[in-house]
Amino acid sequence: MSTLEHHTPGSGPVDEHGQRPLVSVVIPCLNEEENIEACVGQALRAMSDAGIPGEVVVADNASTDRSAALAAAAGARVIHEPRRGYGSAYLAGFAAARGTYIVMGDADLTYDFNEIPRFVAELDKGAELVMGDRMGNIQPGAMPWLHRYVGNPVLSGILNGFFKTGISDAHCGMRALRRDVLPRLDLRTTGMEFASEMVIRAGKEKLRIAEFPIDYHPRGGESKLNTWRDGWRHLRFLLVHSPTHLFVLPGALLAALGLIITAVSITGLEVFGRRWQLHTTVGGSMLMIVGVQVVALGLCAHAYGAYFMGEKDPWFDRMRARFRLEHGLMLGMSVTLAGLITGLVILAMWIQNGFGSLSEERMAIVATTGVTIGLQVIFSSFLLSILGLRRIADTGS
Ligand SMILES: Nc1nc2c(ncn2[C@@H]2O[C@H](COP(=O)(O)OP(=O)(O)O)[C@@H](O)[C@H]2O)c(=O)[nH]1
Ligand SMILES: [Mg+2]
Repeated sequence: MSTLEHHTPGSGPVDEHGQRPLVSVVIPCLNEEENIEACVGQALRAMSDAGIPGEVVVADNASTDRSAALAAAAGARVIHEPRRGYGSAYLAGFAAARGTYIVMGDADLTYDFNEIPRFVAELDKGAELVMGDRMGNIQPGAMPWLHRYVGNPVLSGILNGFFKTGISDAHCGMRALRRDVLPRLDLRTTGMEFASEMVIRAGKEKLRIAEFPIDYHPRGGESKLNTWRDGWRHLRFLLVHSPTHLFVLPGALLAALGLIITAVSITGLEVFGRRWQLHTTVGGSMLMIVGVQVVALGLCAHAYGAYFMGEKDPWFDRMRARFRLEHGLMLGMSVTLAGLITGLVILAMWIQNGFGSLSEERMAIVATTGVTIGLQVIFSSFLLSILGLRRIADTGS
């Protein structure tokens, strides 16, 4: 059975001939006059050879060269997106696409559009997102050393560590997806981090993801990628979308370390062959205060994601089911009280020695740290509760 026969038509708006293409190949384009004709031609040929009803949409990102005219002449539908950026270009291209499936690829001849039928076949088999994987088949000169051995593996590693997507090449620009999953993906980013955003959102939405190896060829024309600016945009995106890794884990680690250091220094335990004194207590106290504050920020960031961004967050849901505002307040008050009592003990000692000179610095640090952390917990609990008000107002629960 040919691809043509067993496909139900796309659900999008029809074209000028009353047809709905099965596949829209969307190509973002910024000044690619050396390559764009060949890309469009290759994509159209690959689809007609395989009997796949398709269109090519070129999202021209205000190119200042002849890219747009050349793309149209080669048979693409050209749409114009003046807002610069890889993500902006794709968002405009997706909005214009009419096919049931969307195949994505750069306008630089690095990807072989003859792979389109393989991507379509995976979607036919039930995948909702299909990723190319370039890492085993990078042709000489196609990818700079820094991207091949540092940028891509490190960023893909962090992405998989944070979001557990299990995708080998998270920045591969050749991919395919069902157009009807776009509302679930709810993509927003405008720059190169769009590539990461799609993968992360697909992971969070538990889309069925397939991947297979593809070749990566040297680029024609000039690269639009800026190693440090775009690398940082990816990393920043990963961090701000994972409050657990940005705040909760580092904060908990700092607080735990601070607690151990403080405990060792005030009990006078011998560690590494010596006793640790006042300065160590000051350091431990600082770590505890910062750690607790960072964990609180992380909880608020989780609440923001869950309540305001509509993100699925099973961990935060479990926390929410278990702990209420009153739990936070009780904890905060207990810690504050413990600090105050320690302070009162010092006061009592001072009174006892007739208001003479006092040298209870370590206990004073413990007292102030307790009060500080206790108050932080109380006020952070209120803030968390405020963030949740919207949900209560929305659902009446
Ligand atoms: N970086 C970048 N690429 C854009 C933009 N608008 C469209 N593109 C296209 O997005 C694709 C990816 O860019 P490219 O330079 O190939 O980056 P790389 O594949 O990550 O090395 C190319 O087809 C560009 O022409 C933009 O504003 N910035
Ligand atoms: Mg490219």
